[in-house]
Amino acid sequence: MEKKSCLILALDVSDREEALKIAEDVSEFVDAIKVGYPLILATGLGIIRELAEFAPIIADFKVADIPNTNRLICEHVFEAGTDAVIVQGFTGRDSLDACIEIASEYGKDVFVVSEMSHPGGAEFLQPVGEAIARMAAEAGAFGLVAPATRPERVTAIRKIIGDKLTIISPGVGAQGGKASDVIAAGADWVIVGRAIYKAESPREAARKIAAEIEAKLKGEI
Ligand code: FNU
Repeated sequence: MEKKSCLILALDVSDREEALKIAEDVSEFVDAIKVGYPLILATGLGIIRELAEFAPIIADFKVADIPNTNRLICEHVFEAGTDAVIVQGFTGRDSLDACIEIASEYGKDVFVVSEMSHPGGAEFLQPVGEAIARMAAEAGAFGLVAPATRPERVTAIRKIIGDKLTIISPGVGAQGGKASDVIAAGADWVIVGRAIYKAESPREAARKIAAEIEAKLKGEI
């Protein structure tokens, strides 16, 4: 995944036409589009190839099963035309290895959730987040998902993984995180959903967030 705007759109709408329109409108300002259960369950897996016209696609299925089932899920996900899949890390090394094995067969990437961005993410996942990050690095994952709502946790996780893995960070906008803070804390990309797709002009919203990130990276803010 090429790093240009450092912005990923989380496209959690449920309507095919709306999804395609937003994707086209914001494509200039995003490096990837993340799709998940809301869009796929509503419209079907076929939307992935349609959206892939506009940007690389990350499938946020938070895969969390035994190794064999993970393998089967990842095969379907990559056959559908995605460039990366998001999986849970708490299921353990063997389950993660199964995802990474299939991803490497397809030449695709795996992102591992180390800690979630909502308040409940601090209850059970946070205490094991750093161990999950270490495991993901050892297993050869491409990146981690770490919370934009807690930039200090992004920094802590960055310290553990160094430059070995990338970090994508959801929780900007609707969940309270600020894009430039999270990039400064060590994330490679921020993931933004509602603050873009619910905006009056998704294109303008995406442009503004991309400009904020660029200003931070240039040291202008
Ligand atoms: P928005 N997401 C998240 N937190 O928000 N995959 C996590 O810890 C995580 C995620 C996803 O709040 C969430 O499902 F691992 O509208 C949604 O698709 O900006 C997106 O990131 C955030 O959407």
